[in-house]
Amino acid sequence: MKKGKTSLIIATDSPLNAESPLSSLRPRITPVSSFFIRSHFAIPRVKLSNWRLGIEGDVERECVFGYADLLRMPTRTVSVTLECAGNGRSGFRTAAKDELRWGHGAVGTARWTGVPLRAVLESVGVRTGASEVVAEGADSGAVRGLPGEVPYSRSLPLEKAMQDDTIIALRMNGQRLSPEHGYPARLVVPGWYGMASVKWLRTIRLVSGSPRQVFFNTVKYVYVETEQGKETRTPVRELRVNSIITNPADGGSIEAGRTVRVTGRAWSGQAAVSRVEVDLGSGWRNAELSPKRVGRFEWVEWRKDWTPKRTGEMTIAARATDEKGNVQPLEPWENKLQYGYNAVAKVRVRVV
Ligand SMILES: Nc1nc2c(c(=O)[nH]1)N[C@H]1C(S)=C(S)[C@@H](COP(=O)(O)O)O[C@H]1N2
Ligand SMILES: [Mo]
Repeated sequence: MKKGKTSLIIATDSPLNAESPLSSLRPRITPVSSFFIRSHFAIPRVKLSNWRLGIEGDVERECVFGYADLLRMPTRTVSVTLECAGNGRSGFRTAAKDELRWGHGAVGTARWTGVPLRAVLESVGVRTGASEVVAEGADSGAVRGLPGEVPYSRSLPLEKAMQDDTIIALRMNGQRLSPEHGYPARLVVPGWYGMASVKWLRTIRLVSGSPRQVFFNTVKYVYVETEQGKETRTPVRELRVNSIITNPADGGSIEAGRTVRVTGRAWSGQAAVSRVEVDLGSGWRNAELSPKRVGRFEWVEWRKDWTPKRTGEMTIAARATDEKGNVQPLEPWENKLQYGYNAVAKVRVRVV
């Protein structure tokens, strides 16, 4: 990352993990310099001249694509909100072992340009019976409890891989991907938590049935719940309905008798956001959504003008609802590894 050009809050230096201050998430499109970074291992330095993308497994013709091959294919640009499944984890009362305690800024929206994954898969021919696409990145490292170097890899059901908007992205906000965000090529899987959008893409393997041991599928990024001694494990997939407050800032001061515009963003991977309510001290009130129509996988902006009357410390809150009726809960939904935090958004402010 270029020093001095970023407004990110560093969570860990190596590997590099950093989140956005919520005030930097006011624009519809998040600039690359303030877009959160989530990496499990050191960022691989990939040279374009020897970069190859191998397509293997249950395909008619195993094939190797160079960067120039991808550039020759038709591209598509999609605005997609990416959120880390661990976003908001600091909102849980207890800390899960070995997991990043993100605030609420491991989310952002970019315009991603690339080649639909389907076009690549169709060009090599998917064999009947193939059901999962295992994407592997060029990064790897040690993982507790496993021998040797473990690559970052993750499988995606073929159906999701074949959707029009699932792309092998080469550009982010019109520029070539930066090293932190997956240069030279990454997956962008709209509507799913970030772990599916594999960076520094190196191989794509088609498999039938349940994929082979893939660490980031089976050990991490699963909702682990224990009820009456019985453990259930569900894969982490779609973004749960969620929101952030981008103004005022947490811990900020505002003046009594003066109107402030309370703003934020809301998203859901399951359906379009249909409503955002805010509680400014007198119960839930509808906020205005603007613009009303945005891309299917892009967050919406919401706002509500507020003229606080009484002075003192207070908490303001926001909660979003989507068209399927999913609503942010008042309390976080507990699961062992603390993924998918989506309790109502809150900031503390002092009215002076
Ligand atoms: N190869 C690789 N891809 C990866 C990761 C990684 O560590 N290695 N992290 C994933 C996770 S958990 C998230 S949230 C997103 C973050 O993308 P960003 O760093 O561009 O914001 O990348 C995903 N893709
Ligand atoms: Mo993530």
